[in-house]
Amino acid sequence: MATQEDTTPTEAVSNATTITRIIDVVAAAAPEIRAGLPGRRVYAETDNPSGETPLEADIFADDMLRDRLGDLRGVGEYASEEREEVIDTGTGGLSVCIDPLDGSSNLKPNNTMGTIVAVYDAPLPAAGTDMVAAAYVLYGATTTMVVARDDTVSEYVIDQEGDYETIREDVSLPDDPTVYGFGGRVPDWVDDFADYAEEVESDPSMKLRYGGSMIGDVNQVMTYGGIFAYPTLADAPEGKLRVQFEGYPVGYIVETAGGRSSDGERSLMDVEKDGLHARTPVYVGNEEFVDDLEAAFDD
Ligand code: P6P
Repeated sequence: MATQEDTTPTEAVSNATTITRIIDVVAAAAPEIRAGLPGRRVYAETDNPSGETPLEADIFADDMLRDRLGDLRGVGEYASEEREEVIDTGTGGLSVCIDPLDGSSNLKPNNTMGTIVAVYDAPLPAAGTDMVAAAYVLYGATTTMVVARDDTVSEYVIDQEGDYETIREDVSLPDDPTVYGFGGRVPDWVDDFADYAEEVESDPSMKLRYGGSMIGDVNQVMTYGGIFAYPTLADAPEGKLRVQFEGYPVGYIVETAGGRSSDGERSLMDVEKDGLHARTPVYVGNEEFVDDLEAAFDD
């Protein structure tokens, strides 16, 4: 749990300490975000920079995380999917990108949602190779958190007080994958992806698991192995997901867990985009599935 001394801008703190404090703050906020969901299922007044209309819950989570992460010594910049511009905290240090409530459209049907955290050691918008840590909180039947840092992935359960305990260490994708989740409307899939999807679907060991919240769907892949895709679409070649807030962090987490990520041609971590809210196709999962995906686009 972050304490008063964490926010006193005296001496510099190490990146490792700052990353730990960021994770502590996000975990401590999780039960408060979860508790604040029921009364915030209505849409906010204005659209976000991606042209989507957020729920009051999105704004609530973003305001909370902006205040608490922005106050941390060692955090120099804060950005979120809900804000047009980067906030400079004036203290210098690491940059934090937040998707405060990924999949908030799942609030009404009471399905999973997540909070995504991307930490970069560079000014924003940063490159994937600037990433030093990534995490997500999953608001499911329980509240869990997956953190990738220092070349390893750990999974935690977060209790009502915002404290967290380890449930899995050194997480890696299973070698016998069984799930796939593909976003976008099937008629909008480009032929190469549609052909690839047909191949995956024809594999008797694979089951469809798509819930409309990237974190819920990626966590299925992290648990059972397989592939998640929000692909390039005929009418949206860049797909839907934002590279700074969604593509880089899930790419980093899945690659740290021994899987692969891609935009269809290269690792998501090597994707270069202009603009804080730029989009990218996202394919993440077991190596063989992503290799096959890239081959399908390369034919
Ligand atoms: P669709 C949620 O809005 C989100 O950004 C991701 O969490 C999710 O993967 C995707 O959009 C779902 O999009 O088109 O299936 O509703």
